[in-house]
Amino acid sequence: MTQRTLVLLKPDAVRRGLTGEIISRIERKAGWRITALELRTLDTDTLEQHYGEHQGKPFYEPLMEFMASGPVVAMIVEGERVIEGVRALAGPTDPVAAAPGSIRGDFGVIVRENLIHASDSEESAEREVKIFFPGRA
Ligand code: RTP
Ligand code: MG
Repeated sequence: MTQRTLVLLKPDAVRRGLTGEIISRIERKAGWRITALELRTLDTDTLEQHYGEHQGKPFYEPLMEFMASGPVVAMIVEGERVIEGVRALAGPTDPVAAAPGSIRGDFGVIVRENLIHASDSEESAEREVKIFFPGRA
């Protein structure tokens, strides 16, 4: 099943110089391709659209501030089972609970600063691709 997913390398990943390492892990998966890639600093409007489902939660405001604190790398990745696959490469939300070998497990400690976002379903992927790459909708 060929899919596409929206991936963000969060400001901590860019600041720490980990984008190459993370992109390399994604690129090495057989048959997966990066079909769009952009470094950009996210404005409030974009972030509200992207993380709107979390509005009202205690971590929402600090999350918005963190996500606007520096540039992110936004990507579309296409390939076989790529939605579930990038989530598996990333590991669970809490980096301390994430297994070594996963991106969050290898590089993260703080829940908020967990390096990577990846769409969690086909519906989310289509919605998020529209937000970040409207020309590719
Ligand atoms: P994402 O949406 O970024 O791919 O991450 P996720 O699905 O694994 O986690 P989600 O529940 O959607 O949460 C979105 C992001 O909010 C931050 N967060 N902080 N308790 C906390 O402080 C907390 N909980 C979540 C993380 O950056 C998480 O990735
Ligand atoms: Mg999420």
